Amino acid sequence: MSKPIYVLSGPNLNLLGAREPEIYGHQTLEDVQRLCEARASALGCSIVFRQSNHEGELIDWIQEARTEGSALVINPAGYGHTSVAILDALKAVGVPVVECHLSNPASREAFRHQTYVSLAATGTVSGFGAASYELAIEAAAGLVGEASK
Ligand code: CA2
Repeated sequence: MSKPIYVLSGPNLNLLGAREPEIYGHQTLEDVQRLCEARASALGCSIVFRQSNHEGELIDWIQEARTEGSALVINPAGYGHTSVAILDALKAVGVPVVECHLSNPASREAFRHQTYVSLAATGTVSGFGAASYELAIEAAAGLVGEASK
């Protein structure tokens, strides 16, 4: 059995579905998790799905993915725009990293146009709501398949 793809979500994403549905959609994080599990299972892989409001906890999980995961999908939320510490952890993770966002940060305020995470990610999926997570898992599974050839 191959190692799971870690799917990590950053701060405030636990509020998904409860506020700002015009930006982030009506689905809750539990709905997103169910979609991710279904997509992973269709691709023949498994996921570890976690959310935290705490930078250090996200970093602990990124470090865990180094030994326990096959790839990492991360929606860093606000930390993507601020956290050099998360970038440093991602640079050391040693497995493929795919960044994802529900909204399209490039079409929003200027401070959202860049993320530190992008510097460590193979690619980014943005703007498709919950489907961004599913597409990111698909991309990550593809990168794992490529690496094992
Ligand atoms: O579009 C995304 O997924 C973001 O990562 C979401 C972050 C934002 O800072 C990024 O620029 C783009 C914000 C997450 C906040 O999530 C909420 C969800 C529901 C209600 C309030 C906040």
